[in-house]
Amino acid sequence: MPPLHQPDERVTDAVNPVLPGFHPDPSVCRVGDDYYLACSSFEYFPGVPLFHSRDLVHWRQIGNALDRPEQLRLPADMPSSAGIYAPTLRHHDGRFWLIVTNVAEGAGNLIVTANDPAGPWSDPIWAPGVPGIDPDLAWDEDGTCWCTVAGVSQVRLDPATGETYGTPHKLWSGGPGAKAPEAPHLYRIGDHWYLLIAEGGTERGHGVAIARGRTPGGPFEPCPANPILTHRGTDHPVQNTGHADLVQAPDGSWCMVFLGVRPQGGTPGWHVLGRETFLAPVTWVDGWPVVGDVTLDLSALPWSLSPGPVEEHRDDFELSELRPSWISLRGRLAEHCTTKERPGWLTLRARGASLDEPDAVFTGRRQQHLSCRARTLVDPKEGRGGLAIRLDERHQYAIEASATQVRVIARVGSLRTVVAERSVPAGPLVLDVTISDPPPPHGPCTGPDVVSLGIEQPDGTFTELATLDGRYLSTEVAGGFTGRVIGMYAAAGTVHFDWFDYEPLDD
Ligand code: 6LW
Repeated sequence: MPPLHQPDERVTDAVNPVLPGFHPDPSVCRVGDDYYLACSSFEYFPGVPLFHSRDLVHWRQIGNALDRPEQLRLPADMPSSAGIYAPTLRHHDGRFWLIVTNVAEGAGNLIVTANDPAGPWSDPIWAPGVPGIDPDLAWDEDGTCWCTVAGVSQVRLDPATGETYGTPHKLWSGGPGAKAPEAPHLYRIGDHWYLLIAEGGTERGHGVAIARGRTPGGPFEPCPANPILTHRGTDHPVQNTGHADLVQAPDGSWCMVFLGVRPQGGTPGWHVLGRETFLAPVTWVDGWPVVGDVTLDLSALPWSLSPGPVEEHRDDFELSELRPSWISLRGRLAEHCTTKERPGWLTLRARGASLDEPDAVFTGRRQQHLSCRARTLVDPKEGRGGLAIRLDERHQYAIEASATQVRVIARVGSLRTVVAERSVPAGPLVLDVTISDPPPPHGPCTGPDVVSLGIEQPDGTFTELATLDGRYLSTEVAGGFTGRVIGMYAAAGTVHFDWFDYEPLDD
């Protein structure tokens, strides 16, 4: 790992979300002074991004747990927002353990292990007897492993073999009437076992509740202050708060990571970056955790912060392997996506499918800032492709180049239309997607942002071809569990990309 900055340097970037952009269902663990965190990845490959931090605020991606096709098979026709859901990451007995659900057809719960969370991770061990999604692993004093899933129920598991023992039994289903008790995590803290869950669904009603018992299997007594975290019915800028995990710092203090969204625009509010990972301090009162205020500015946290790693927003594709933050749709075969064919370029070869197909050849990165600009230099002489911003197959905008033409294509639900076309000479083009700030909130229909697509001229000026309302690339319109991803694609033939540049434009 690169050396960390000295903690006494001034930290100006301590902000929530600590992992902006589509990084839902965070699970965190600590080993010594190091924290590790994993998130869901759904239809994208590689699966389960993994991050490292020394202060819980600044995170650096160190890999992906499922980065080999033998570990992760996502069917080519799998719907968006299926695939990899809600991991639990734990360190036990000198090893990292990660359990996660692949909801793609014919799959189920799988466990991978590693000595180093940066990888390599093992091949999966399947656990067919685990009865649901959102699996958690917890070990009691005698080494017995308990796997707890959404619902909330529990079964004894041998995580080395995936074998389960006995019949799953129901533990607790959260507050009276609350829907979707899920995302359980079980911890031994002091004399109690604490069962942390999410409830209310992953939308505006989301919340976190906790119960405690004397044994890992209960009975559990709910916390009188439940839900211990929710922003339902408030005007807090961070909404849908839930799906949490607790972690203790070396000094004995506690923190919670959880997912939340930042809706923008008029009513009902649209969130476009997906569910992001946030952090809040936790204190204990009368044996129950109390979650501190969720603030956007984290510089007042009572522990020493280290400046974050310098983020690499530009890729010149000089390396033979893609960085771990690049994600592709439902798999990534070298014959369709490689930096080895034309050194210094990313080569994408279309599969015969257009960008609207689930197995389109697309490689992108998460949009992590409310305002940003993405540019790429494309050589379309042998095919047709370009730059796209997508929520899923049915909700995306793209600027696409062929040898003679550039066009902007918008797909919203079952409507697909070419909104602009321009004849241009053959040769490399810079395609530019800019997400602007939202217009002033003068009415209930103000969208979250606007997306401009156009060409960068040789003198650096931007020629806009189309500007489109960003709300159609939001979760409130498209549904699902992911967020926006921006990247390059090939729609026909072979398309080469010399570089990709992502510029954050938030204040
Ligand atoms: C996940 C569930 C949830 O399995 O959303 O917000 C589901 N929580 O716990 C998909 O991320």
